[in-house]
Amino acid sequence: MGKPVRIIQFLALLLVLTLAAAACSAPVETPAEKADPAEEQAGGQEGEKIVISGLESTDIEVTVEEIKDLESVTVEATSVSSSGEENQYTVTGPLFDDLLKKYGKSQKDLVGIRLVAGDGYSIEVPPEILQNRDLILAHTIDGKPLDERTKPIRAVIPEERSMYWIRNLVKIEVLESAPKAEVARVYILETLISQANAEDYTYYESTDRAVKVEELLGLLGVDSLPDTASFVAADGFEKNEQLDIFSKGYIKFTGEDAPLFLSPDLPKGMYIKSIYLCTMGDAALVSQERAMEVLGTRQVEDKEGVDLKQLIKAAGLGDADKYLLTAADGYTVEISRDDREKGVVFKNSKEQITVFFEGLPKSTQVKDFLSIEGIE
Ligand SMILES: Nc1nc2c(c(=O)[nH]1)N[C@H]1C(S)=C(S)[C@@H](COP(=O)(O)O)O[C@H]1N2
Ligand SMILES: [Mo]
Repeated sequence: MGKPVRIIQFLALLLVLTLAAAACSAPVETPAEKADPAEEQAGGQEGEKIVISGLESTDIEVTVEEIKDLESVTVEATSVSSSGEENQYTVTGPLFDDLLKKYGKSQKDLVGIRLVAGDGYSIEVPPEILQNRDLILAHTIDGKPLDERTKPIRAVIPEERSMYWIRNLVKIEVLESAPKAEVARVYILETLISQANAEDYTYYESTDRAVKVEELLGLLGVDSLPDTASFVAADGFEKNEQLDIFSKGYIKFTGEDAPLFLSPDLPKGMYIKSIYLCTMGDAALVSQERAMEVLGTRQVEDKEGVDLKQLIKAAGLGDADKYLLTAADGYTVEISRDDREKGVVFKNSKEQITVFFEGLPKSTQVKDFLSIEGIE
């Protein structure tokens, strides 16, 4: 074969490849993406802004142009997924701290912020992270402007879990320090749930059972709850959620990931799997089943369960002279401080969470164990 033939072959191949590439990219190209680049720059992000509340007496509006005008950093940032998988991105944007400086504030001094997205996703960033990490208001990722569902800004906290990497950021709420109440009463989540009306809930391929959080909270019989609920999952994962959001959802108590906080109205990233502990002000809800996993079990006669003293300590209930245990039907038992460690919290043959005290009269056994509180 002579040289000219090869060149023709090469050109033919090139033509085929070019056509193939065009055919592949054609369906994804929407009219909006074809827009003249100049027009895109002017039109695309015009009027886009984020709101910052809680920093000054009135909300502050910062336009995306203002954010872009701040001095940017470009960093190689790693995000960590819930399964531990790491992803690297080149992230460009100003530091939130530099924006705060314009208002005489510093990120390190904030006790908490809540990042809110336009799609209903939101997450609280705790003080430990605010003090140790950069928060970048990213307008460019991997050298490219943000896609439709990520615009106008993606909040990026390098080296932190991707749940903090908020797409479509629309608001940053600066939170006030909430006085941490001492836990006064611990409720057993399973017993509480057994008192509520369960309904079918479809979760992926499975039909499980769930209760409305609002109904559960009503069963606590407390007249005021704080703004925030704090969760600890069985794997040690911790997160705060607004009570307004929590109370509008469900707890799925059978099947995969139970007890699972979820809601058809929330992005899946806001679901909380395998809840071990949920604290709201002076009330703590603990899952007996997850507690057995976290704290380990103890066997008394034929009863295998979690140690009562360990359970209430883990839930944050402090020392008291006496404790009052209450069953779902209103039956109560009073025990002394020293008797705590005689108690084992197990599931009986009727699936009722029960406390049994080793060596104490049978009348101290509490079936459908609902709660325990310290008394004088
Ligand atoms: N606006 C918005 N941002 C979001 C979410 C969301 O649902 N909406 N999910 C978060 C969660 S839970 C994760 S794990 C990551 C997923 O990011 P990725 O799609 O880049 O992996 O985005 C976070 N940012
Ligand atoms: Mo996530």
